[in-house]
Amino acid sequence: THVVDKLFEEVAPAAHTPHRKVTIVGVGQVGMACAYSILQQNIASEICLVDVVADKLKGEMMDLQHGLPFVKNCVVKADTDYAITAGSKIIVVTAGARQREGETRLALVQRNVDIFKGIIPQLVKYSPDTVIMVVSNPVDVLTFVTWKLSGLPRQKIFGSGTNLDSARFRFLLGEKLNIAPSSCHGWIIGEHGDSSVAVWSGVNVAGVALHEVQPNIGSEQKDPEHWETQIHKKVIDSAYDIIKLKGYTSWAIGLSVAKIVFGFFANSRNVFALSTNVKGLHGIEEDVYLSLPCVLDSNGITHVVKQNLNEIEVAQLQKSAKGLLEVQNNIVF
Ligand code: 6V0
Repeated sequence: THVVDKLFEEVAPAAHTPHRKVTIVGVGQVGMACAYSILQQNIASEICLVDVVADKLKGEMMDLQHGLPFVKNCVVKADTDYAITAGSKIIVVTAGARQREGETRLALVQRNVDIFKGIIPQLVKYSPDTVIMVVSNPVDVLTFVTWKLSGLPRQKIFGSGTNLDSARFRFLLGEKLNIAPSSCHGWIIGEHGDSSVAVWSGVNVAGVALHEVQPNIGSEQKDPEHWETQIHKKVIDSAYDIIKLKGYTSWAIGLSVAKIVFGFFANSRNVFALSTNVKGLHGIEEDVYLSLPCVLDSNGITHVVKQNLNEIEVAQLQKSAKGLLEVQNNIVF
């Protein structure tokens, strides 16, 4: 007889579907930064990894597993077979090609659509009630594609969107004002990318709107201090700059995703800038995905915050939607 049988008296079989199971598809720089942040912060009870490169997948799994004695209860599993993802509550998709130096996010699109055709139906097959968060770029268009491919309701599919851009924005505001980024309130909405919109009308510290201090703040022509170029332009350039310097971006997107996954499992109803179907909002009439502030709980996105955007911001948002719609319309399914 085996040691296991001598050591234990079985009362009932071990439970198989953990309460807080997250699957991460793609164990590249972004997927592993997400996995590491989620593990480190005790956000999930099971982290399941999937990729097409079996050796790398196994290596990453083992490396995380060897850290398990140092964190709170969590199981780490990995396989190239999607059966392992069964019973996931939330799935983070980071698989696919990434931007080459100087390449826009939108130029990546068809390469990643083709990859998604192989991934999304498998995920839904094994976890028909799951929520899916898309991270792969171009994130807004791929969130639309995931919604179409999955057949899941609108609230269950969203993209990590401009939650990261908003964090970059708040970091830069914090530097300029010498205030902690978490005390600088500001939102970047629209495309995660070149046409994103900085909602200058809402930027505030402790409820004091910066546009009340300087009415032209954020205006491209009229702002004497050029906050739009100094801050929002830098947000847009961030990914290009980091890719040029280190080849990819990882840590901030990992932390951003972890915070969203935490809010999901905690049913916290936090508001995040997520990519969602914005049909019917701010004068946009089509099924197009872009980021707006969204209330997230364990059902997915339950509400979208209707921001009081000024005319310029609405025009910028509609322009962002138009650009995304053009890309969406050219996708070959
Ligand atoms: P990476 O390091 O090349 O990793 C991609 C991973 O995907 C690799 O391990 C591949 O083996 C895997 N992969 C490829 N095809 C498949 C498939 N069919 N099934 C399963 N796995 C597959 O890229 P990195 O991790 O740097 O970036 C991943 C994606 O995230 C890219 O599209 C980036 O552009 C995007 N990012 C999105 C961000 C956001 O804010 N939304 C931020 C950073 C990067």
